Amino acid sequence: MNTGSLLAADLVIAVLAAAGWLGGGAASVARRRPLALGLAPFALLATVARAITITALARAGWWFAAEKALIAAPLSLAAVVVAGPRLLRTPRDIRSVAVPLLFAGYAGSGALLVTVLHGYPASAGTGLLAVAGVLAATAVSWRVLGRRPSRTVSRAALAVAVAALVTGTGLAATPDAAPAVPHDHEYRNARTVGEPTRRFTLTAGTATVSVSGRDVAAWAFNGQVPGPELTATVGDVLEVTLRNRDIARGVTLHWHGYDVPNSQDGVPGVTQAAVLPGQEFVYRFRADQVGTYWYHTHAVSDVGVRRGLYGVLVVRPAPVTGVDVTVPVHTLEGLPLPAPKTEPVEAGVPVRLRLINTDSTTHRYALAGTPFRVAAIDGSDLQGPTSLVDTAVLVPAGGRYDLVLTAPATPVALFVDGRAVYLTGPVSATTDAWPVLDPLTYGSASPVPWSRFDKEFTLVLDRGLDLHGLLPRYAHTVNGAADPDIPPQVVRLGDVVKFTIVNRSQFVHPWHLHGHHVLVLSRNGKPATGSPLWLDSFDVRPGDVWEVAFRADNPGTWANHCHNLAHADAGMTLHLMYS
Ligand SMILES: [Cu+2]
Repeated sequence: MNTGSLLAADLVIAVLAAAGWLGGGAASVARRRPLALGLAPFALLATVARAITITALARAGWWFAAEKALIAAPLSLAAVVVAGPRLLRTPRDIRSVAVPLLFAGYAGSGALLVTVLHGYPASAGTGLLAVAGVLAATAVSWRVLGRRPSRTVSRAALAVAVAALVTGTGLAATPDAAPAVPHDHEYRNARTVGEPTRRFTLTAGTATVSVSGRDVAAWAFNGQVPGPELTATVGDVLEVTLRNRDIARGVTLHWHGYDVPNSQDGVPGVTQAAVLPGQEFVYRFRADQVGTYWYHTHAVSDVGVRRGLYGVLVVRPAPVTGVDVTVPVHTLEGLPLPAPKTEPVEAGVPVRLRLINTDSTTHRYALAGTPFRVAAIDGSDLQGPTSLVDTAVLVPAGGRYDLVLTAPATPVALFVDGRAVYLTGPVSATTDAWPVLDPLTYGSASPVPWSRFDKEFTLVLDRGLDLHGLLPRYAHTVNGAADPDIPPQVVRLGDVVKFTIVNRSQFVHPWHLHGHHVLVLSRNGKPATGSPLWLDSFDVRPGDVWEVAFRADNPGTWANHCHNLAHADAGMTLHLMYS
């Protein structure tokens, strides 16, 4: 069982245990003897079973188990000690065990709430708050059931409640005070990069586009979704004028995966102000990285990208030989956009398919009818890619895979999540059962260029209650905090920086650092053994631990966030800053 399934199993067992104790307590209050005597042992069993799941999670990594071992386990132990022996004596009056059973139920629920609402990291304040809540609920039940709680219990509850208040709730605390990301700095113009050799104008506006015969209200660049494909040859200087016709919430252009100077990165409030209706902004940068990229608005990005404010950016090393097509995949209002029209391809011609996932969730691609190689991922060429056949690839949100092949005489078809999107003829293939390529073991290795790291950061991804805003929200969190309260990561120019990214949640988090490509060191304790993987978007699945590193060589303030843009909007965004 992997750590993700273990996290899920532990959660289910915790819910069953809490529900069992509470149900048993309620049944005994109602003098439903058989029900109470059925539920309570079940809850006892579930509580004991958690000892196994918590131990296994702690072995997978302390991040997964901290609050469970420090808060849930002692509470569960107290529940077992209080309720267990009383049940074994099978009381004549079932109502006499109501309070111990309810206490066990409150203990289980309190521990569960700590995991679900607070998560990582565990704090003394959170633990005390949970204990105070459990004792208070028990005392109230005791009174309601007609008996007076003993003085010891009342005093203990009072003492714990005071301690909890003094140490702070923990729910609202962040590990360190977060110095705010500077929002007041000058938005510098593009550094001098020379005279533009390629000029484009993108005008953002509301538009109605037709998808599979249905009219969809979209936000579009130049009236089309995706926006115009921007192409360049390496060495070109790109100048892109962004105009906003009528997108009231503003737009920007972020060059996803393109490590432009910070002032051109297009993050509103960080590198520039959002471009409002009637305004424009000119981006200029040198195209010195070849590969497959894309651009999208970063203003209200969850809504903006979903509604269509994105397009493809391809930088080629030289004029194209053979067939070179981009296959951006996007879902608009629940409808998959049709793929570009396919021209017939002569046998023997080299073909490059540039797969681009512009959605917020992973897509599964399967190329049928031909062997192929994965030539590049996220714009970086792979080293020694071997030929693959009947193998699927998973492209994370924001990610790109370049597949290359020599056109066979027989038809070829590309399937996305089982749907054919690019085909040169009818291909009947069931691709669902194909194995999935693991890029960490694909291609030939090179030694990691660094043996030590100047800065190391751990990002623990989770969910939790965020009480910092006007309204409480159930945020996607990093190290227990949500944007804008996550402390920035401060590095110096030239530092070799290591990130350990841990996913404690039940969601896939496609991680995306702006302005840098990171080299994958390991996943779940296993070092990467394939081609060096320089990524800008990678799926951190539930229970995953990724170690990645990069050299801090692009000064500025950079967004570092989940590219499931709904998650990014709901708190999962922080910043990398140069001191
Ligand atoms: Cu996410």
